Amino acid sequence: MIEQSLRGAWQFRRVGASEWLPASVPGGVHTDLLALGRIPDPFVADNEHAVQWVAENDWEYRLIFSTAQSLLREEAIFLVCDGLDTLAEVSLNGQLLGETNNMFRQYRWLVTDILRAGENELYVLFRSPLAFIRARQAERPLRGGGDIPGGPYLRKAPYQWGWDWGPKLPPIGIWKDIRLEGYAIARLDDVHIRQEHADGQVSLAVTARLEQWREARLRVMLTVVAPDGQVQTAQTVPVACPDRPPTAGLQIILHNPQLWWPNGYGAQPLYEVEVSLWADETLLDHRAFPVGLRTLALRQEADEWGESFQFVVNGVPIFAKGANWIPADSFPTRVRDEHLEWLIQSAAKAHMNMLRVWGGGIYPDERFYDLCDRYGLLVWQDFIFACGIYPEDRDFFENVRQEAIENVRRLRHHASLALWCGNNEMEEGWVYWQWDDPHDAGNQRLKAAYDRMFHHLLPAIVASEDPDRPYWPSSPSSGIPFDHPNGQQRGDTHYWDVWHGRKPFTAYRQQYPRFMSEFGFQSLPPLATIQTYAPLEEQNITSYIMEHHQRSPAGNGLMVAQMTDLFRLPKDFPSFVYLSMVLQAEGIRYGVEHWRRNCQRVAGTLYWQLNDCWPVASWSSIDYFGRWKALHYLARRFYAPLLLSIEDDGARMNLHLTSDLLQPWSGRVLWRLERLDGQILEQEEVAVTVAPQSNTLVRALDFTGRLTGDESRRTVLIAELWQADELIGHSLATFVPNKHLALVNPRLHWDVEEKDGQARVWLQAASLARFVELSVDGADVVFSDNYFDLSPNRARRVDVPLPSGWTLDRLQVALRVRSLYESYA
Ligand code: BMA
Repeated sequence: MIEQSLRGAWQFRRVGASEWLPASVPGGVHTDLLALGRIPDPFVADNEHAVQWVAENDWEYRLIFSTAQSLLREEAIFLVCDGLDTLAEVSLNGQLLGETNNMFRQYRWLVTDILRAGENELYVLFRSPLAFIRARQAERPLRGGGDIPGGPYLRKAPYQWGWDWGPKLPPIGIWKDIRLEGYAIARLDDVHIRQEHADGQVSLAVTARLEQWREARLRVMLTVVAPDGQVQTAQTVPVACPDRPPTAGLQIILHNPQLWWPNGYGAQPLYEVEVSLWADETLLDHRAFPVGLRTLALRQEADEWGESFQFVVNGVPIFAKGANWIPADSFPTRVRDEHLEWLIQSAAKAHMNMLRVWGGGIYPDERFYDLCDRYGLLVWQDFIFACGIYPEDRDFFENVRQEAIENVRRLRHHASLALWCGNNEMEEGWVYWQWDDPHDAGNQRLKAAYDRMFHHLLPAIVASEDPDRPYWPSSPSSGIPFDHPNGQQRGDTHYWDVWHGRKPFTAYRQQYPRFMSEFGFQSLPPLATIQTYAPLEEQNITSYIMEHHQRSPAGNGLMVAQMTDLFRLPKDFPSFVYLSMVLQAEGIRYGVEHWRRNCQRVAGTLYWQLNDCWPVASWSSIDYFGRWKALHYLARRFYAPLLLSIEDDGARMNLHLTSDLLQPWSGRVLWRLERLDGQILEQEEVAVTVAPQSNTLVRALDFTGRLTGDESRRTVLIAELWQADELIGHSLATFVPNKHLALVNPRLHWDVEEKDGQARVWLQAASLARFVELSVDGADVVFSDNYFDLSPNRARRVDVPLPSGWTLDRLQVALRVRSLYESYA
């Protein structure tokens, strides 16, 4: 096989304009115009409005290239487009190859007879996606699927029409790789790798399907390189059957297999599986896949609460800890490898073991899945449908069928891929959002189409193309069509009464889902991020620009309302930003601690949402630039394998220890009833041994009648978890809302020293400091801990890498430390 990349010196222009401009491929019109300074940055201020014209227009791209001599000698040459966004007409040397209407499909055209030895011109015309959906929507309005009406008519990422955290910026362009592929005789059309675990060994079965043009003596070879370098091979001759493409089946038995585990349960060894196609001694084609060996099942068994919903890997039930993933940019072509890895690595650092790729985004590229394999993050993969009613016609179904088959085939070898799910919140829509109109025949046809798509077509594709993976019809669903999709007896749950329903965080404790796949609370992004879109005069929570960078209908006011339920009104905007992050983190902590305490009943929590696609107020724990919000630091604590938590109920305080470990654990829990000034009223040390994968009530404490008058405002309960001499967890509960605590100036004091290229910050407080935040002006760093409570006269060390090129002195000057008290005093 010979490849010629067609990335490079493309040109583009608006249809009707005369001047050709330089373009990046892969890329898109917006990012190209931005690079040329022809549009303002749509992420700044309200520039989004000023660039709406871009997607209203048609655009053309062209590339003049000469074909490599070696390629021209091949028998069959294909033009391969991994992704065209979205309505494209592709021509080569003036000859139309085809029209496309699905950004999630790969297009492949045979161009052997069209290519020239000399100069060639590849030309792609993109039609306006906005004009298209508007016209279709005018013929027959369909609900939802994004903020711009009509989105469901086009197989294009729904979030690009605008979402309750994302701008209306539908990109246009060649958004994935584009190349020529030349072959002699035959090529590998598809490879399917399956694994069977039995008797301590794994049998890898590989089926390779070929596309063949000419008779020849072919053989297919399978090579497996184990993580320790050991190589095993097998080969066979493909069999040609009438009406079916030639196929080769191969098998290798792996003795002493090294198993792949989700993060926190073990290592992630990967085997390199290579399949190659030969004609005698000539290599015709080859494909390589990193493969993790593991079994995976979704266990759904009747129990006292209904039916379980538990992922089981290598026979071990997993408590899924994670978050929902949205595309990392409104313009996905500009997500750099390092940024993607930063996000996935940050998830793993916060002890996550699962991400849900939400159905309103895109099917991620290979990089994403490779990273999830490496970092041990299971992936719940939605098919790309969200919150809307989709067309019923045959062409649409055929288009989706192709898309689903392709993406299932593309991703199924990944160990991290845990589940295929039909869509996001569409079963809910039919049942709870008044989509259903039994008196309207057209509406009922759409409902029948929903049933066909998500209860027949997609599960059938998964069953035939990826029989080893579970399929789930929708998120949320109870598994039985239209029967309590968001019920808590079976299946998964989205819980939005906190935030959209304005309920207090305590409402989380009334919820006992079998698997919580969405719940969340917003915050502002860190100030450094806000400064990229809002000038100083707009840095106010209800200003025009701050509201422009807030897309939830509930809006910034909801943040203010919930904030003043729990905290004092902050004194200025930077304090508001800080407190909004603390508020969000506290809320999600409160929920997750409760569900982990009930880990026998609840099998996982995925909060909404891990990341952002632009700088915005949102539910994310990591912002667009990769900055950790308070929530991400708290996630690292509340998702830790051993979680010490306080279940507070007035003056009654239950201390719990939740363990995800696979072995029993022994250590100590210390609790102190302590005044804000550090005076200890009562304390106890409890030796604990906890069973694997369980929750243990360590102590049920009752301070009723104990704290009279003002005392409850001046006293807190502190619990610590000790493993030998190491403090590995801590928790603090108050007897009154934080806003009523009688905090006094903690007179925070810190010293910085250097050790092995790291800075160590030693912190001290004169009285209790809540939610101590460290930050560095002018540098993005992650501290070893952040947003923690600091008891008086107990020094605490926090480590932070020195930003590259920085001296300790510079860090000292740029270091900022604050706590709850300084947010209002
Ligand atoms: C859920 C998600 C998204 C949405 C989020 C916040 O409904 O599935 O559609 O962005 O909540 O409202």
